[in-house]
Amino acid sequence: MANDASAVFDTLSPAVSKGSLADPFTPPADSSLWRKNFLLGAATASYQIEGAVNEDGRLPSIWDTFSAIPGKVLAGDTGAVACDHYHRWEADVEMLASLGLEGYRLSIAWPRVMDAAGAPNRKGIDFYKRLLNRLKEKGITTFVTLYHWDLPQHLEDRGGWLNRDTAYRFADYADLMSCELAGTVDAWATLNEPWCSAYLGYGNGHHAPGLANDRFATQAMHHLLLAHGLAVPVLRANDPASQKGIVANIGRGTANSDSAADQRAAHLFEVQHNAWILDPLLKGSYPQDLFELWPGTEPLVLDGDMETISAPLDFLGINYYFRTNVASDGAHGFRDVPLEGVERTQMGWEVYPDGLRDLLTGFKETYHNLPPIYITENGMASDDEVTDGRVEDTQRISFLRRHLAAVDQAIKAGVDIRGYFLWSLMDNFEWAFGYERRFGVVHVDYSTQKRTIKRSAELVEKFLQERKAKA
Ligand code: IFM
Repeated sequence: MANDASAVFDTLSPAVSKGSLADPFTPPADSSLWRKNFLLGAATASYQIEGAVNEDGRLPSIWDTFSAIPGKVLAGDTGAVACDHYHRWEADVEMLASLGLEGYRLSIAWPRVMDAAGAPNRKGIDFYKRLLNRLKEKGITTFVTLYHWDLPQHLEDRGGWLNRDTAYRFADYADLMSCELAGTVDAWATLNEPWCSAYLGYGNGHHAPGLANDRFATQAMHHLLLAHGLAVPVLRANDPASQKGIVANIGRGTANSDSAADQRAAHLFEVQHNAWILDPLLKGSYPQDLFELWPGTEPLVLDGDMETISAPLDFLGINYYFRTNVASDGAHGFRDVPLEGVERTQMGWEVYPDGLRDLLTGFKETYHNLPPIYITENGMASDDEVTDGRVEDTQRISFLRRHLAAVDQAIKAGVDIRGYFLWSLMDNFEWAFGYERRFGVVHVDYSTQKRTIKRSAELVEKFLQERKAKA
């Protein structure tokens, strides 16, 4: 199927800004999104929104340490204050509910809820109890991620994800959280995007803790996946009614030419981005092609680890943002060949909705035990400004509409997709890019903490109201 992304955006943008199109977002009548049990929500993560890094006994995380190092984060930004959500959570929940969003995906800050000896930190735990109870009172479906990258610094000081023991400490943390929060969580995700934790954190140093070694990356990945596998039975025992899963970011790689070498490069790109995580989870083994790309980097795997990692899941969370066009690097790997004249976001990422559909339908072919899927993140950054109290985020409206159409196409091709979370509820700390990149459907003025609902959020709300009225 052809990618008509830029053409559609060009057609829509002038009309949207003049307000002359009735509704540039609402899906067509035959879209699966009209099914009332297709969950539509928004997502955030603890370090990106909470702030309050020194309050109520929270310990330092690897991101506090990393962002304090000059040059690691754009403009020297840190998550010290972020969206001040730790203090403004009640208003934020009101805002979420007022938008009619049916689901909220949040993460727990591990260093907020446990001390260095593994004992509970009551004040931190109570914060999440209050938050989750309020969400449930509002009738919002809760997806809770245990690890969205804010590893306690004291664990990093003992080797972090390079130390097998961290996986066992994670299982202890999952045990504590699921005992404390059972009944308020509809779905637990163990990890968010282990690719980013392992590769960006230990393989190329772009993220905390900032190490750069391929062998570190594969070992960190193994311990992350082991942590996931150890946590799942603990979550099942403590909170049987909830769903258990994991969230993976996936990347589309396309070949720059028809040559066998470039086709192979695109395959290796997807092995490195997708199969590296999905094969161990769904097939119980690492893809051997990964070690063609990175010779000699096989992780140390102990007996029984792969069985632990590949235990059945209730759902798989998928985060999708863009595609990468690649060519052979002339040796074992691939190199990026950015395409000219394609639509891009503030991140420089290509807008390529077809990639989401193609990956999802491909996974259905590859993995016969593919669990039900939630799109746990999708969205884009744009340089949004408030003008006369309004934010007209035209490109985002078009982006979301086209990606939701891709989800609908995948559903119609037989993929079991049960919901979609916008990334993100509000602008926030975008890791190494600090506060410059705005992913929210709600604008945040960081000097006043004022929230302004963007046009995209208004249109999502309108759609949800219409869908409710029809039900
Ligand atoms: O902001 C991040 C999020 O924390 C993880 N997934 C990708 C988003 C955009 O980069």
